[in-house]
Amino acid sequence: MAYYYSEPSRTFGEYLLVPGYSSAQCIPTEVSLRTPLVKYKKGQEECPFSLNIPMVSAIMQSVSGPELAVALAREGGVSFIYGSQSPEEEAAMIRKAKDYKRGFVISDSNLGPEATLADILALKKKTGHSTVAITEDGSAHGKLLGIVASRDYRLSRMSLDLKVTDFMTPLEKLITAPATTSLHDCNDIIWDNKINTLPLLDEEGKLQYIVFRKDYDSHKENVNELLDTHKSYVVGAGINTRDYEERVPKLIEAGADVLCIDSSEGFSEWQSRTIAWIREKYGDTVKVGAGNVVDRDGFNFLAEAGADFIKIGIGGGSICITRETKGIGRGQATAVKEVAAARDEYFKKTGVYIPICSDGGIVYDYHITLALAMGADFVMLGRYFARFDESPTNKLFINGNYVKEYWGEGSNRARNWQRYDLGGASRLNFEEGVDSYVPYAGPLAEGVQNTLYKVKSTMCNCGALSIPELQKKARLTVVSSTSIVEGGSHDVILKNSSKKFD
Ligand code: MZP
Repeated sequence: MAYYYSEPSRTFGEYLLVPGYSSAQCIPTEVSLRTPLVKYKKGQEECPFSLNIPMVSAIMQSVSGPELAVALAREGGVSFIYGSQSPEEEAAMIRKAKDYKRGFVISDSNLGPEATLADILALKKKTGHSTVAITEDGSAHGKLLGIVASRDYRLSRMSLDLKVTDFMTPLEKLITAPATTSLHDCNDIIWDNKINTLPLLDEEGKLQYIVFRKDYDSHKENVNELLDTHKSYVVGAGINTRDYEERVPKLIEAGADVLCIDSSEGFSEWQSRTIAWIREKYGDTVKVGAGNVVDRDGFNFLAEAGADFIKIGIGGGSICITRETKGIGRGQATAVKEVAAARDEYFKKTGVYIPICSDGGIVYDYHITLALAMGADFVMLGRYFARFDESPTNKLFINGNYVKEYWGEGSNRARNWQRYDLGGASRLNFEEGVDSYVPYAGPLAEGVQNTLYKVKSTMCNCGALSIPELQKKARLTVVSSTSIVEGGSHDVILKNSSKKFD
């Protein structure tokens, strides 16, 4: 006979934290959000790889590209570059993020000398950037011929067919510097010459980076930023259980700091084979997370298989229709609670602490705090990060609002069949995800800092100054549907009814 769980499957929205005693020391600036990313012998050694904030970005085409990876690592989290592209393309994205030096931008708006004013306008619309490098071959590292900025053209007076070489600022008139110039010296050159951009060239005149005056403030160090031993930003990469023998070496060579198997269902032989292959080839030097699971058995299986961290969540993602199409999954809160208990049992038994990640289904910022209180060490978010400037998708203006595109890996648009693979044909047989828009939310740094300030405030209300302390002290209650109504503004006439809370 089938097994029936006595508890219903619950979501974060069905819980609230009940405040505990807060001492005068409990203020948000005193809270540490540092949290382990990979397994370690807790109490006997330091975790070899920790996050400074409990947030990682989803392994998705519409979320984790190199720009978002840099922006998130700067705030203290890690992006997992999506694996639903060729190993070479993924490795190139890793390289781009690892090559990023604070303040030194690899130009993403480049054209060749044959381009026209119409091409400039089209590129500006696509990237949102108004400075375009004109290089011999139109690439980011081609020989620099000139720069086009907004001040170089006047749309009312110029034909769209005009060649860029007729109106760009040519190399002879540009102030440039050698690629080896320090950031400090670059900023001095910018200020002394009253210029907005400084192209840095190698000995052959090939463009390496551009330093922008507008970025001056962000050149300063961020206390939380997550750097490797060479001072590059830490970057993660998604892999699948099909082509790992080809993909993993390319990603490691490109500099990926941590890997994660991206699969809609991780309680499978394919995952243990993938981890075994990595251990055989790299021992413990390559860190790899696995998932997704939603129960004790799934956790124990991946723990025994050797996963460095384990991801939780099936069917809770905002773009996910797995529960509707296949009737499988589990409420995210219930899944996190059970897996956290299994993780603690495993730690008691073995002395090894395996961090767990709650993946998907975070709607409001306070859901992050709930996930942490229920035992998650960090959360993975897709919808949340897709809204920011740095996500790789188009920003559009629809029905009077700015939105960004966001699509699931199981949608026809992404066609990530490896994520849903159970052996058999190499194709997506039916959709498990949707293609959608999310409200545009500006720069990542601002959004993340705002979210984490809320997380820290709630932690203070619970009397906790760290995530482990929150997990020990948290008291949670299931809410009734009427008390959810009571929790929002009610029985008043709102002056601004369009205001939404994150
Ligand atoms: P969310 O943060 O948008 O709610 O959820 C993001 C998570 O949804 C991803 O990390 C991944 O686990 C999952 N996902 C991605 N694509 C699909 C799909 O197409 C999906 N079904 O479920």
